[in-house]
Amino acid sequence: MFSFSPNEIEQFEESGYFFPITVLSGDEVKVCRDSLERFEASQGGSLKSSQRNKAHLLFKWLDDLIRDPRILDPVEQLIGPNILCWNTLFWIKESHSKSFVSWHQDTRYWGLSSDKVLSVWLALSPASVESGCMRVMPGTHRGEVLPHDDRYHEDNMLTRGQEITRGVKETEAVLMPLEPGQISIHNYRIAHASGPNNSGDRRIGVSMHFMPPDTEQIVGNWDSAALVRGEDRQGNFEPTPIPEKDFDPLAVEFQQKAARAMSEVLYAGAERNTAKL
Ligand SMILES: O=C(O)CCC(=O)C(=O)O
Repeated sequence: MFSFSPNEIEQFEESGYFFPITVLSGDEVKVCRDSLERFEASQGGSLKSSQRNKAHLLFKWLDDLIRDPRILDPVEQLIGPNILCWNTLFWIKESHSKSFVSWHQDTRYWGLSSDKVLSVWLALSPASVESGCMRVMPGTHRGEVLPHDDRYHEDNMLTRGQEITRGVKETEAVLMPLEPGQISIHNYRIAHASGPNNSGDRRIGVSMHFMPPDTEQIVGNWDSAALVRGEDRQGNFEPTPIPEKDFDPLAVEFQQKAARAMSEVLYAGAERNTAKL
């Protein structure tokens, strides 16, 4: 079982990130990647934007992963024994693509009340400096939410191309390269970004967003989450169904409703909604 040292927990609280932790073997990563890419081949192209969010409702192996002790043990040590998974989200940059993620803080857009929400980012292919791994601004999760501007750049993977306009010092950024099967963890308040993929392989990551059950959705009227450990005494989120197989029809129907509700939250107050749902 993975265990943080007291020092590492203190460091996480101060800096807002931790990496790497190896959670999957090479064989296990291959099973996940093959399943994703078999599905993409069957639909004739990469995941569509409507399939990126709440993806554990589409892929059974991803629902298994959000319940995997190798992921939940470190999460529990950071946010406590009762854990909801709010979302799972694919981040795929094709080889030699200009796709990038501008500096942003997720707390500004997700409509969640808690300061304790964590993103666990799992690499399913090499996330190197060359392929555009994530980088973070240590400590920014502890300050005010920084000003953002919606820029809608066509290569920006964020919904509205939101970008922090002040308060990021690129020279102080920390790169978080990961090997396939490794995770990084960051507090969703931290400023983070990533560059283009200049490598010959796809950069495939999937993030899993965990939170304590006393979190509330304060922008949308309805939201959902999976109870993955402990108990939920508050019941602030509708429980997501557990798929029995990939593309289980009931779970797919729920995913479509949940992804639409999430999109409304992410675009709340935006000048333009460019979602393709
Ligand atoms: O995958 C990336 O490059 C960015 C991911 C990200 O913004 C996130 O996990 O919150």
